[in-house]
Amino acid sequence: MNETVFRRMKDLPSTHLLGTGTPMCAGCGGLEAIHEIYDILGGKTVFVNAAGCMTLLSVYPFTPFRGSWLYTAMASAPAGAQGVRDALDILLAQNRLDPAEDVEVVVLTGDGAAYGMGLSATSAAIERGLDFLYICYDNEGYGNTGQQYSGATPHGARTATSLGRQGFRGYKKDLFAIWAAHRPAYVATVIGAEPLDLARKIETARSLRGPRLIIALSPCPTGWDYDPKETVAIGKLAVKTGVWPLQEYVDGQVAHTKVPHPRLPVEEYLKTQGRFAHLFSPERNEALLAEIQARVDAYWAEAGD
Ligand SMILES: Cc1ncc(C[n+]2csc(CCOP(=O)(O)OP(=O)(O)O)c2C)c(N)n1
Ligand code: SF4
Ligand SMILES: [Mg+2]
Repeated sequence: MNETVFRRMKDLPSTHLLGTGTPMCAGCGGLEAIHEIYDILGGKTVFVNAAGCMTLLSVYPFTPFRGSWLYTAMASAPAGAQGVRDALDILLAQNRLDPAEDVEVVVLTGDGAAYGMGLSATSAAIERGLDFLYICYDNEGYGNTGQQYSGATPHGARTATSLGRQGFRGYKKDLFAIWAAHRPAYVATVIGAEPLDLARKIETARSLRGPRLIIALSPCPTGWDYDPKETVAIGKLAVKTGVWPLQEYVDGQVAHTKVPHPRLPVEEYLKTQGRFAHLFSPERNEALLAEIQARVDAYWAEAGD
């Protein structure tokens, strides 16, 4: 890197996410959420990242973050975070690290790692009371390898491994409920298209200690098949149709932070994305559309909203 560029970078505020020139897709909803989160967390962070799209942010030895970056195997980011936290705590205990220089340990993974491969490592880290923040950007599939289905893929969606008129035959796991059942310090769902809700939750997470976990639904133009300029509109529709409930778990209580009133029909969300096009053409799949709507209605009926 030449001197002029390096000097310019040094003059930027510590929360500024630097451009890397890496091959991220235009309109990436995951990047949108991470950008907003990083605006609050700032440079006193070490990111522990499992393989996925966001790994492309780091081009050794550079990352767009002011702090540090550790790359781990897909299932191991929470275990990597334990090692980093332990090392920091040992340095603090030995007075070899000024408490003012301590950093927040942040796990950053996709849904493939969070909902699947890394779930047991996360469960164990929560059980140990690890002091860390986990950010899952959820693009509802194994995006980096071509959008194969994951434990986060919604029912009926087309993926590289779920073709045909019915799309994905499984159901998206409720990771929020799975994580909350561990009784950690904090769990929340967020989306980049609702930045104020997101910011408040990151501030809350930052003010607590212990395991704190965030799931950011991340509209993905490449995997979901839509025009990149629609990322924010699709994110807002995910909330307004009730498909993505904005909620948080703190002090043993679950609360919705935004209740969609009136709730728009789920179709309004589905029809924006090519991954659901087979539900509408060549003819409408009324049974599947009704099932998807009924599941969303049942969720909100149970929530009492
Ligand atoms: C154990 C293991 N299996 C498979 C891979 C190949 N791989 C790299 S990234 C990736 C997709 C990860 O999906 P997700 O966690 O959802 O992140 P995204 O790519 O969607 O950002 C896969 C399967 C890997 N790195 N490690
Ligand atoms: S595939 Fe999706 S999640 Fe991955 S960089 Fe592209 S838009 Fe972002
Ligand atoms: Mg993914």
